[in-house]
Amino acid sequence: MIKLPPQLTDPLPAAFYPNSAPLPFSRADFGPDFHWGAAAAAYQTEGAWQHQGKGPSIWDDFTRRKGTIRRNEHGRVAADFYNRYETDLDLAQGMGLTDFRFSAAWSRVLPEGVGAVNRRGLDFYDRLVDACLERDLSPWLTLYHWDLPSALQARGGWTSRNIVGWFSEYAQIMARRLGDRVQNWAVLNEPMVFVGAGHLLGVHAPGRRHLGAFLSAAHHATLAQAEGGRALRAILPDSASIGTTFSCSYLTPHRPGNGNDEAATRRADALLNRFFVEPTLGLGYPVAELPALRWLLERYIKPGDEQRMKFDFDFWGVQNYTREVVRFSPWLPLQWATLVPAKQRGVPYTDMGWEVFPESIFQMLKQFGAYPNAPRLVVTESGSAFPDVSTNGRVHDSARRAYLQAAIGQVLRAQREGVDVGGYFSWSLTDNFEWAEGYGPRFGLIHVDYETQERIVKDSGLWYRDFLGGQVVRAGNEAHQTISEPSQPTKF
Ligand code: GCO
Repeated sequence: MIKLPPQLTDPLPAAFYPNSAPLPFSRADFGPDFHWGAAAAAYQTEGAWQHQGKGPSIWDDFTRRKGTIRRNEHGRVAADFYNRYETDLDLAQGMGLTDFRFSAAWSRVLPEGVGAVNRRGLDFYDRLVDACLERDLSPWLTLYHWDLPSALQARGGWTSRNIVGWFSEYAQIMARRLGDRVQNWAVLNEPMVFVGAGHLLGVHAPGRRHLGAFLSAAHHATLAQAEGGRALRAILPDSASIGTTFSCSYLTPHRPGNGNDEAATRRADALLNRFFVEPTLGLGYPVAELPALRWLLERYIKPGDEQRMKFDFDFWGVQNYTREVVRFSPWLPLQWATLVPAKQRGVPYTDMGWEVFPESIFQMLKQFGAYPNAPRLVVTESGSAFPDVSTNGRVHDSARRAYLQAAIGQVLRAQREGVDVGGYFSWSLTDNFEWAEGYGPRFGLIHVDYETQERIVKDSGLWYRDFLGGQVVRAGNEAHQTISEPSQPTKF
């Protein structure tokens, strides 16, 4: 039984609305071709973990280990998307979305990671793509959102250089089967998170805490990122728009003007924001800021790799949730920097403990857009976890609604300053399994009752619908006043 947290009474207007937010605005300001979507991921939503020939993944294994996940929760049923995708897509269509981003579970398609294809697994994604298209939702398929087949983990997983070939084989299978209908592809989801949280911090699957594992996995992920792009382009040379996604946070020093904190911020930026981005452009790893990387990575880099790490992506997926405040630390030798938690800084924060700071998305769009050869940017994830309170069939999530509105405003601000940004995907369409945090934090535009699997479109989802339908976001003194009460959910 999942208990609903208490109501958040104050939607924190000041934090949501920095003075520079460009109000008023409406959907039309973004241009007619802007992509408006919501995002999801296989392990977090599908369930059906052993269904119709699916092989186990490292998240099936990791969640079985006691103590890894809050309340020992797992994704075996999750939001039951495998069985309920048509309902969820109906709701997405009703919201007026133009695009839907999801990931495929590699082990559903290839139970052993390589070799024999599980036809029923691949058929599921075929049906899902068709179901999107039937509803005028353009499917955005992410190949890898962290659920590596267990069979490949047993062979070294991301720490084995062979993964580049394994991944390419999988990418080719997906492109051949779905490339006639899927136009937008994302190769990896947030490599820094699955590499770092999975191989250095040990808080995500596969639960390693080892510097060598981290560095080898990082380098192989960089190679696979580019190789996956090449595999897709070889099969879909004309039709596909090929991207990959990056986690990022706007970073500021804890004590502005303090030399140690300023330098620590530059190092953290190299590690958290630049590490996987710059190799794609042929800039290599940011070793000037992180000299320790050079000799460590030398163990894993082979002649010719600088070239292999490059790929001219059609878009970069920017995934941003917060900013981080950085201070010098003598204890963390890779980056000599630590992040100061929002709770310690006395600023408003979400259920993830992340500072409410929508301006971060503007800053990161500016930063990524400033690379001379940057491709088009797409916000492939942006969102916030706040408590939901259901009353009489409505979910009044005023804080999430305010965050969504403010984040969209910050995207427009970046666009107005000349950044080429072509879409916004809210994380997430429905509530889902939030990795190590289990089902506690809720990010969805649609509330999921995990007991009954009943769906309720939250006020944030209703606001998104009204906004996509043309409602104007106006200036006001307080966030409460800028947001008109969403219209009743009768149209669903
Ligand atoms: C992530 C993931 C999502 C998370 C979301 C909220 O990119 O970290 O893509 O799976 O659920 O970011 O933490």
